[in-house]
Amino acid sequence: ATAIQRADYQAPAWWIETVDLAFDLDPAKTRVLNKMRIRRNPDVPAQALRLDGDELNLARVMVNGGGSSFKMDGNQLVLENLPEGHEPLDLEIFTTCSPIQNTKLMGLYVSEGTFFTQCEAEGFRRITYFLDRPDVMAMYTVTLRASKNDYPVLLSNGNLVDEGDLDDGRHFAKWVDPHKKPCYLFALVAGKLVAREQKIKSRAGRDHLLQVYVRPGDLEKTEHAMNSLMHSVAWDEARFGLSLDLDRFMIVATSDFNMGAMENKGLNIFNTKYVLASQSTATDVDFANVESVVGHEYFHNWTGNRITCRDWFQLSLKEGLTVFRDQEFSMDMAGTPSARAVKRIEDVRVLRTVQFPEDAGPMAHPVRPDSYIEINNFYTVTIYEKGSEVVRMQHNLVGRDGFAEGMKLYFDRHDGSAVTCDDFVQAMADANPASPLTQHLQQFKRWYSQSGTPLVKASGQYDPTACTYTLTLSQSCAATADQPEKLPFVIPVEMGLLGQDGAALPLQLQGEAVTSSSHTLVLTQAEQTWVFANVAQAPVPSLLRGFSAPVVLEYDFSDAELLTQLAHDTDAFNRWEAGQRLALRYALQAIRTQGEVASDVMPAAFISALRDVLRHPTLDAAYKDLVLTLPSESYMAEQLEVVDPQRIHAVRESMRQQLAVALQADWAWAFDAHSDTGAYRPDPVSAGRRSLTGSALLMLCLAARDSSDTLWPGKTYQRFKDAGNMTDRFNALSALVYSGATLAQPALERFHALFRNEPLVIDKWFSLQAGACDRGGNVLPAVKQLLKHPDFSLKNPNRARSLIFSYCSANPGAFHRADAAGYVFWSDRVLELDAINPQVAARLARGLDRWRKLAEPYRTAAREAIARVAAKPDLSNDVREVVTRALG
Ligand code: HT7
Ligand code: ZN
Repeated sequence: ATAIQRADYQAPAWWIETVDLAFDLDPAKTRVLNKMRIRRNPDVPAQALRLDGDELNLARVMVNGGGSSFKMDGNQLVLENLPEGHEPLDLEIFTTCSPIQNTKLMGLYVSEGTFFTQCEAEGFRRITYFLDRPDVMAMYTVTLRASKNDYPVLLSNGNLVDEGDLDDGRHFAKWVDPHKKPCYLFALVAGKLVAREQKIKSRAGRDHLLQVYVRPGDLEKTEHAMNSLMHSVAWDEARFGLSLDLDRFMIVATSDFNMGAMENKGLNIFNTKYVLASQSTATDVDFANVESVVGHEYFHNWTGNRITCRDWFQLSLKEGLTVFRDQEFSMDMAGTPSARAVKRIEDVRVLRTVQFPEDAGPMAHPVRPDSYIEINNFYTVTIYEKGSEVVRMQHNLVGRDGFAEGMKLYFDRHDGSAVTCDDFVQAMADANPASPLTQHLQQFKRWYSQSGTPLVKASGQYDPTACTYTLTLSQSCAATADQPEKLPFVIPVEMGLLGQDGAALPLQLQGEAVTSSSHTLVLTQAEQTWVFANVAQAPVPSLLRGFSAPVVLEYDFSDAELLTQLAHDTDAFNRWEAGQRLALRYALQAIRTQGEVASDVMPAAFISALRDVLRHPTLDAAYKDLVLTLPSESYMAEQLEVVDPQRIHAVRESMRQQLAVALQADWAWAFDAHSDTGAYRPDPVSAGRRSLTGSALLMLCLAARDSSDTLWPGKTYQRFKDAGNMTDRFNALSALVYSGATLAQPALERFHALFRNEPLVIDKWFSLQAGACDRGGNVLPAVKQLLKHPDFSLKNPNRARSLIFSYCSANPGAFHRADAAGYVFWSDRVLELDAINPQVAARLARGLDRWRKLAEPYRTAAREAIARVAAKPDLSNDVREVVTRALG
């Protein structure tokens, strides 16, 4: 397969104005009649009409009611001699496809007897021949015909304009979408479904019907999704003045889905994981994810659907912006400043542990990539999460109100069209002419064109005589797999200064007035210096507050300075960050030291500071829990040139054991003090208390290992049995499993028996076992055994992820085995999955992206495993692109 280049973009030679689709739905053979009204694009030289198709059976092509000549060029249907001067032309194409055989879950497929579609990015071509590109926007009319008994509910985008019975027990429904859209937003659903309904009135006074469709039996698990949808509608009106533009907005859940959800116009299709939630089957994290994904898809209605992408290189135009919007939504819903900080820390953790490695690995690409082979491989953390950080920097550079103005101008200019990332930034800048964004616009755009994580080095000099503090910041960015050279970025660095007692110092840049205690410096050159006046004492700098830019910040903090920040920084992010820096420092020292891992990796002063946080009278439980969570193994790995995953695992385990034992009495206190959360509510405050008590239980079970004490494992088992909600139950089960308690096995069996009819809970059951702490190499045999479990299926992406990804991609201590058995298992599964679902297989194939950093014997064995996958001649483009880059 050849790479597609961004620079080769050309406007389409034809426009499709209207589409009239008629479906005769049958799992084995669905017939699709596609009537299009098409017109030449006068702005480009005349060309044949080339329509994309994939795995279709073509039966008939007609132009203006008569037969037409055509030819096939690979997968494209080419019409060369279309009549001139008679436009628009009526083009009619009749095809069939086989949804039941569609295991790729792209295009039209069947899940548990219900028809679903997934068209982004290039799935529509698996339904009918079409100009399958996002800049071709058309008006759609859709008629669905199917057995009334088997498929009583027939849904598509827009408004239901007609329905009725047909012969032979069949019925039909006709839908008209009042908005033009690209074909990737097309959707249909047909099956036995029930809906929770809610009528709402918008601020503007318009009536809307909201519906959440699920399988019968799941209805009582839809209340939270419906509430989340109502909150999303209200939030977008209040924060951005964006109202729902449809009479009817539907969400439908399916258990077979490649990703999280899809924003099809008016008919969102969701993975059940992000719709269904009840207190007995879903954890607090699940509840929060439902709210955030419902929000994300809803917000796409404006940022993605009303204004869409000109081409797929612009994917972050809609995804980065919409992630930013869903993050802001979750923060606004969380309410308190502390809960906002918790959300920010969680988001940054994802960025650092997943996106930073991507940016440093073989799949590195800019937020707006320059080329790709398979677009499905570019739904990445760089496009989504780094893309969101790039939008967040714009937000911070123009301010909250300025950002709202920029959004307004963006919609004024581009509503109803397909545009580029440049168009977005230009609107932001034009709406804020005096902002630093506008001042450095061309340079700022490097965030879209350059891959890699910039490194910012900071150094400070205090002059006690002049009472000045001189701060120097320098930036660099290492070459990435895709780009050797980097130019300086525009980096907003929010900062403050703390006194030695931790009190915030006033900030006064030399020659300027006093600002508040926090200020944003804009670093644009390779090196810049700022001088602060009237600084009464040698300060502790608090840099990159709130993680104001997606960079690595290096500063030679002393332990004492970090302890000051951990105890006092008014910026909650940097307070947490100080603890992480200290933990990382001690971890790296222990990893680099030869010999057996010590049992006291962390010094007493740090342990004591962590105790102070745990016992703090006013900090929120969720925040405490984050401070007391050690950096992940993969984050530690990223800091090292050469990675020995077993050494990292051993050091982190030792640190956790040290925390467990040294703070044993404090964990017991924390458990008791935070246990009573009253009636279950998934709000951030009570969720935080549950999270902290869950961590406390794990720590107490770990501490019990040292003393052979059975009290806490017993208490944990009791809590597992008696828990009134899934969060407490699953936390207790996890504590037993991760600590290797003998009660883990009976608890796992009991859990399975209790939830055997709840697929999403059984996913957790698989995932927990695959992610367990490896003791003597026991995890891989257990995973292999679970592959044979009657509940396991490779065809269901959620189930495949729960077992295989949890082992290969989320359990480095168990996966990286000296005998290479983990890698052999990985390559077998990649190949097996590729024959079923290439998109999911390619995600798994990313699991060895960072093989070059591994120490021997892991490095050689990992490369051999990748080569083994690459040696298969008939690999999908998806997996081929990933393994070729990995070996390249
Ligand atoms: N925009 C949606 C992307 C998506 C997708 C992409 C490829 C294959 C399957 C997919 N399902 C959903 C999801 C989103 O970002 O909202
Ligand atoms: Zn999205």
